[in-house]
This record gives sequence, C-alpha cells and structure tokens, in this order.
Amino acid sequence: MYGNLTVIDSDEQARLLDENPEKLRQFEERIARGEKIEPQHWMPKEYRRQLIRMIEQHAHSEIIGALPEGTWITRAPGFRRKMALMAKVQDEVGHAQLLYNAAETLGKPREQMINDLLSGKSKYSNVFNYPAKTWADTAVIAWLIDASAIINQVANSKGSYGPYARALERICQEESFHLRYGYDSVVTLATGTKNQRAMVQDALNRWWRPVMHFFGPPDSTSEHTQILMRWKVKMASNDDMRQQFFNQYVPKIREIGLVIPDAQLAKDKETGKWTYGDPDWSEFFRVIKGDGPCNKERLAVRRAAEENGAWVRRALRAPEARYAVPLS
Ligand code: FAQ
Repeated sequence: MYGNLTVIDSDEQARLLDENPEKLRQFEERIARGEKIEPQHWMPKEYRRQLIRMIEQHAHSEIIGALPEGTWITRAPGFRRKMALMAKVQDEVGHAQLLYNAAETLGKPREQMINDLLSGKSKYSNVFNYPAKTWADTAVIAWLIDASAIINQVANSKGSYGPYARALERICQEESFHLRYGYDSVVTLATGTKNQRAMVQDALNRWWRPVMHFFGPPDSTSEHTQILMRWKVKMASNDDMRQQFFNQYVPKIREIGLVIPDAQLAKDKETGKWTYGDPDWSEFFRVIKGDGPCNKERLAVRRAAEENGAWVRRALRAPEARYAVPLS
C-alpha cells in the first residue's frame, strides 16, 4: 500500500476498469484528444499501477545499466574515450533520477522502489545482466543498446502521462549523444587492426541475442502491451519496435562489414518485415527472473552502494543539516 494506492496484480485488471465508468470515459477521452494526464488528474488504479511498474523498471535499468560500462572507465583506451565514457555513465545515472522523480509523482516512495529492486521484486532490463568482457562490448552497448533505447523512448515520449513523457524527451536528447559516441567507437574498431575487428565482431555475436530480447517478448505473449497501448503509455508494440530496430540498424551494421550472427535474418520483400531465427526466449525469461550471468553481481554492487551511502542519507535527514552552510 502506497498512501491510498494499493498495488494489485494483473488478475484484477478487468475489475479495476469498471471502478468508475464515467470517470474512466472522461479519462480515455482526454487521452484520445492527445492531452496529457498529470499527477493531480483522476486515473484508473490500473493505469497508475502499470505506470509505476514500467517507469520504476526503467529507472532501475538506468542505474544498473551504468555498471557494465562503468567498469571500463579506468581501462578506457585513452583520455578522450575515458572522458566520453565517464560523461555517458554519469548521464545514465541522471536519467534514473529523472525517472524515479516521475514514478514518485504516482505515489510510490523512492526508498520503496530501491528496496523492491534489491529484493528482486522489481525488474530491470535483461541486457544489463550480461558481462562487458572487452572494450568492444562497451562500444556495442553504447551503439546498439542506446539505439534500441532511443527507438523505445522516442515513441513513448509522445505518451499520455505528462511527467514520464517529459522525462523521456530530455533523456532522448542525451541518448542521441551516446549513440554517436557508440557508433564512432564501433567504427573505429571495425576499421582498425585485424584484432580490433575480431574483438568487435565477437562482442556483436554475444550481444545480438540480448539486444533482440531488449524490446520485450513477442506480442503474442506480451502481458501488458494491450492495456498500455490502449492508454497510450506504450506507443508501439514490442514486435513493431524490434522491426524498427532491424529496419534502421541491420543495414548500418552490414555497411561497416560486421556479420549479424543470425543466418535466418532476411527481409520479406512483400511485407517489408524482417524474419529472424529464434532468439531463445527461454533464455530471456530465465535472465529476467534473476538467473542471468550477472544478476547476482549487479544487485550485490547496487546493495553495497546503498549501504555505503546510508550515512549520507542519515546525515541529510538529521535536524542539524538544516543549519549547514552552502558550499558556494
Ligand atoms: N528486460 O508484457 P511485456 C536503457 C518483462 S533503458 C526485463 O511485454 P511491457 C538506457 C516485463 O517487465 C532500458 N524485463 O511488458 C541505457 C514484464 O514483467 P512484469 C529499459 C522485461 O512492460 C542504455 C514481462 O516481461 N527501458 O537501456 C523486458 O509491456 C545503455 C512481460 O513483458 C525501459 O524500461 C526486458 N527487456 O513491455 C542505460 C523502457 N521486456 O513487470 C545504460 C520502458 C519485458 O510483469 C546503458 N519500458 N520484460 O514482472 C518499456 O517500454 C516496456 O516496459 C518494455 C516491456 C518494452 C521493456
């Protein structure tokens, strides 16, 4: 229970849609007119629950997402790359702040969100449970995962909930710098020495499947898409976003001479849709349930950060903190 909000499970979805038919009608008309829903507006409990779930998971993905690349800051090849990577990692953590703020407008306190992350109750993106083994992994993450995130977030920044849509607009501007940095890093390796080329191809081979999973399970098995699209929180389905990624990035990857590790990848000339080999959805479900290569390590790092920062939070809450003199 958060304030007067009870977090419910999806079996109750149908019942909640009937909670107040007249208010629901006005709410849906507002959305149909393209108006934003703001925190003070009436909203169905199910809309609130879905938004908290999605924005919270997104926020967690940003702080956990800083970890695979973050481990390479001290080993970046050269000062320019080090500065760029530091700025990127810092941006990702900043995105988490914006997203936690947006989720808090719906009534769930930040501490509760962090607790749910650490207990494994709340998910974060599958991709951040894989290791960044080489420098080339950071390049592939910054190019292709940021590209995927941009496809998702540009679409959803047109969504119905004001605080989330505005946070996404700002995040997308920064992500577009990350994308360029990632592309530049991949091209540098792909056009470099034989070893550099092999290293970036190896990274692509390992990251391709997680990137396919990033957009979520196939529409036919996606639990939440229908209601989220009805209320314009999600502006495109998982499969449509995956197709958009193929359309935009398969040609770019091939153009720089890298081989996509899927012999079945092909574009149907009639429908314009990409067909692809089975990306092993059982692996996806295993990873998001906590059994990926790095899940335990990622949460352990996050838990240590929480514990190490506890004294700062305590100090800020202490009555004496009110009398602290600003530094500037
Ligand atoms: N990973 O019914 P659906 C970034 C779960 S930001 C883990 O299809 P939905 C920036 C889903 O939660 C990356 N779990 O779900 C960056 C649900 O489980 P639940 C994050 C996933 O919500 C770059 C169940 O499967 N982006 O990368 C995933 O309609 C580089 C059923 O799935 C966002 O969070 C997944 N990939 O669609 C940072 C964007 N997919 O909750 C650092 C906002 C699905 O019932 C470095 N979120 N699940 O237990 C969304 O757009 C949507 O939530 C989807 C999933 C599209 C992720």
